[in-house]
Amino acid sequence: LTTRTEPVGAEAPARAYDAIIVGAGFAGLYQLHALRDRLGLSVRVLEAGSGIGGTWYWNRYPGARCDSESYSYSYSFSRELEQEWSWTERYPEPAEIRRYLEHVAARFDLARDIQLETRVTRADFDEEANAWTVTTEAGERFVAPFLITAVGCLSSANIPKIPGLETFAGEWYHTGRWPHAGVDFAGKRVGLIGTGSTGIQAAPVLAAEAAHLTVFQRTANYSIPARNGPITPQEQSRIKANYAEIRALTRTSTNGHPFLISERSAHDATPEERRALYESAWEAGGLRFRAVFRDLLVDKAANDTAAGFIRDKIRQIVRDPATAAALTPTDHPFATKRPPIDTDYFETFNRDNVRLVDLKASPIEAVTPRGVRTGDAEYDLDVIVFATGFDAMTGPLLAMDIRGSGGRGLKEAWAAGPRTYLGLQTAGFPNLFTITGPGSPSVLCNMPVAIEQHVDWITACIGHVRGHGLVRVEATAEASDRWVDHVNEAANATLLPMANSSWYLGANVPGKPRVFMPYAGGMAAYAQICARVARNGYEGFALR
Ligand code: N01
Repeated sequence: LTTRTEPVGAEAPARAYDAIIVGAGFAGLYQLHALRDRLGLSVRVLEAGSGIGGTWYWNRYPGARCDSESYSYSYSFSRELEQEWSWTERYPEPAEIRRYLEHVAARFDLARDIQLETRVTRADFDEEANAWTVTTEAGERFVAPFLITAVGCLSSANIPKIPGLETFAGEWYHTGRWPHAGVDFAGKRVGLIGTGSTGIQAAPVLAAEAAHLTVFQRTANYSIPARNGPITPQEQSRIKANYAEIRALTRTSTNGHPFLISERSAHDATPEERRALYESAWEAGGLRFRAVFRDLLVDKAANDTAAGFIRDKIRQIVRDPATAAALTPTDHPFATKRPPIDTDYFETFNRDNVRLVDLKASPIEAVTPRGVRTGDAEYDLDVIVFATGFDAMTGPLLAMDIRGSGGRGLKEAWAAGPRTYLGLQTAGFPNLFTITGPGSPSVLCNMPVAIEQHVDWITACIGHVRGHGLVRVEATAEASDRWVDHVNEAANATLLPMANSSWYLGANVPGKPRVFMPYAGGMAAYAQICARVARNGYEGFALR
């Protein structure tokens, strides 16, 4: 792997490639392999971190695990890779996923085209040359006809602007920027702010390590037990023998997971049957709970049956009735915010060294030198952990000053929320592709499945453009307008927009336009639309 050595002056000549990829996580690595080894292009990957892995490079907080099942959270493009890699647990830890990606990088000889410690700050499209000039923080410049962002959907840390944070005498961390050396919590009083997927994974581990844990909760969350465990040799053999079926299933499913959503309505089951089915999904653990009935995400009354089941579980698990009541979600339907899965989250509140602070009852007013002050109390802390999520989907893209035709900025084009065609391109930004961009299934899907579909599509599109002696591909404004309407329709056909504090809507970042960003029409249906667009000569794109 190459790392930047000296800052380079802006006067240094730009280095030319066929394509520049920003990011060396799951998406960037596969995009490099596809463009270089299938199309024979010269490619440079620019990566801000000092290692590859993207999400799994940055998110090393205690309790971090992937919520997708390991064997399905992997690349499907190489049969050999599938067979030679063995996952050790149902839900892998970041270190195991990094080892996997490092294995992939070594196996496909990717490292030589990846430049680490290189943060892209700007990209400008040149109308004459039909090429992008990409500028890095150090002032290095790269030029290429094609620019592909592989920056992830959840990579811009959202650190709330709480007054007084700079006065805090202790240490504070955001889970998405976790120190590689780890944090020693022994003997410390820890405050955890945030109870999304991350906070819910971290709380039990923090409680076990620290002297005392205070969990600051703004929105109570539904969570399902993950039921993590080792993958036995028998399971390992079964997985490896059945990879073809597993992949076929992930590609036909709504969410890219290796299971289908039931075809049965919650209304077609008796209360006893429903309870038995929910109970068995609760025992099996993980995101499959969402798939028990077909109408959980489209019919509020159906959803109420699942939500009610989980609320009962919370009341059964948490001994203190006031704490149980505060932990019980009531303001949004189940799974309309990304459902967390956990290992002993609710049980953690039965520990003597754990306290829940309900911010709905009394919000945080300030961080003081001693800790966190809410409307009615001050909590003394040695460490604050922000599990406050991300400026999702658009954050990492808008953090780069991307300027398309006529010097128009992406920030301007997306001022009222992201507008894309298929989540792949934005009108006015020729030859720029956004892997798992807003308007694509992305975060509603098992990410590697969404990523591979996008990379394959982008690679074929670039191959088509070059193969036909063309130089430019650009989403038309009309196609983009139609797609934005369709993305809204798809979201409105579900209960998802009912969670009005969800990051899907941008609601977690003050001032961010409220637009439902991912495409909720399902991964399989989406892939078919993309395939049809390509088959029809890239309809909705202007090629020249
Ligand atoms: O972030 P979140 P996350 N004061 O935005 C609260 C993926 N993921 O990092 O709900 C007080 O979901 C906020 O409260 P509210 C997964 O897709 C995957 O947990 O806005 N609290 C909420 O409780 C997930 O959905 C894995 O009212 C504040 C929490 O912080 C996504 O990442 C693991 C606050 C933020 O929850 C993001 O999850 C973990 C404030 N000012 C995450 N601001 C896998 O295993 C925010 N909050 C693959």
